[in-house]
Amino acid sequence: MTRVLSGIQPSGDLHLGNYLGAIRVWAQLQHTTDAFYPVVDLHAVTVPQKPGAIGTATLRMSQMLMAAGLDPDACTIFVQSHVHQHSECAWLLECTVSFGELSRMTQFKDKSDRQEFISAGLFTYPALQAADILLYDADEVPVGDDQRQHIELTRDIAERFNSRYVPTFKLPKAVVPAAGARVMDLQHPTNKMSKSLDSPRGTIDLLDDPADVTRKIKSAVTDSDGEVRYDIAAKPGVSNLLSILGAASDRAPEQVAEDYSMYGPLKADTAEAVVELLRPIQARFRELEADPAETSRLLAVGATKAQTVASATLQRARTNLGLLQG
Ligand code: ATP
Ligand code: LTN
Repeated sequence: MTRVLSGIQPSGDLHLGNYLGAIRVWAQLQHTTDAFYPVVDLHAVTVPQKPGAIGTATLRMSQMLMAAGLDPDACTIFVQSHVHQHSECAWLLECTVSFGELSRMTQFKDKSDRQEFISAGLFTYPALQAADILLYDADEVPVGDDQRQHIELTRDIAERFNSRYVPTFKLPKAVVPAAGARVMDLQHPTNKMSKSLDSPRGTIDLLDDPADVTRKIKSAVTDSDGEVRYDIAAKPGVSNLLSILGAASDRAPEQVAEDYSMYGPLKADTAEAVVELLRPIQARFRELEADPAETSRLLAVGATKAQTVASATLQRARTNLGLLQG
């Protein structure tokens, strides 16, 4: 069976971009593949965190993932730091990737521009991500478009390790969904919608109430030529609305565009479709939120399943590298 792995940072609440670009696809894949979904808390600490906040955020993110459709009986959902093999493998891979390769990562460039304190971990972050993937012999990594570069680097790291030592790691490939692959910020439609951009009016949180969702979509930035057409370069705001409505109603954005000639109705229908999409997710989240002990129990089961796979791969890597057995 195809093995799939993807991770998400507990760096804020899930937004519509995370859901349409990633989580919704993960939920579909859990029924047809052997899927592993870590909440990658060690990636989140590459930027400074308030004491105690990361644990709470990790629990909450796990509940949001379950509310958004990840079923612990159908996939392995776990917390990255509960499986210590990730950190250990990351070191081996940090020593397999070059300074030059890491310097070319656009996510590092973007994030370091926004940070006052640039940790060494923020720079070596892709090696930890490679460990997340390679430890599970993942065939496919479902991610948004922005992550392609990290998955390519993961393949390069795996190939280098395999050729330097002994074939050890499977080469994964990125799988990027066509519809909704990139949801843009509603106020700044040339930036992707992001948890860490601090653009509350441009970001639709999965837990936003219907009035907020409607207000944000109705005040989305468009343009002044008044024509409804899917053209990302010339009309980023309108194209974003078309792709959101398309993703919410399983249609191509070009096809959605044919139904509209004015921005007002496009915005109204997009708002309604998003409100309906979020309604069941919000109801399920409230249930999970009321029973944190049950979420912790489910995460412990996930960590045990993950450790079984990760420890075997790490042992293989240690042996193939030639470390002295303890
Ligand atoms: P941060 O700003 O903290 O990096 P983020 O909102 O970009 O957070 P991530 O945790 O980096 O989200 O990503 C989780 C998953 O969601 C990834 O697979 C990523 O590709 C996807 N994703 C993130 N933002 C978008 C977006 N705007 N459109 C589509 N997919 C997205
Ligand atoms: N870097 C990714 C999050 C991430 C990930 C992973 C994605 C960490 N480890 C492993 C896929 C596979 C991000 O910023 N979205």
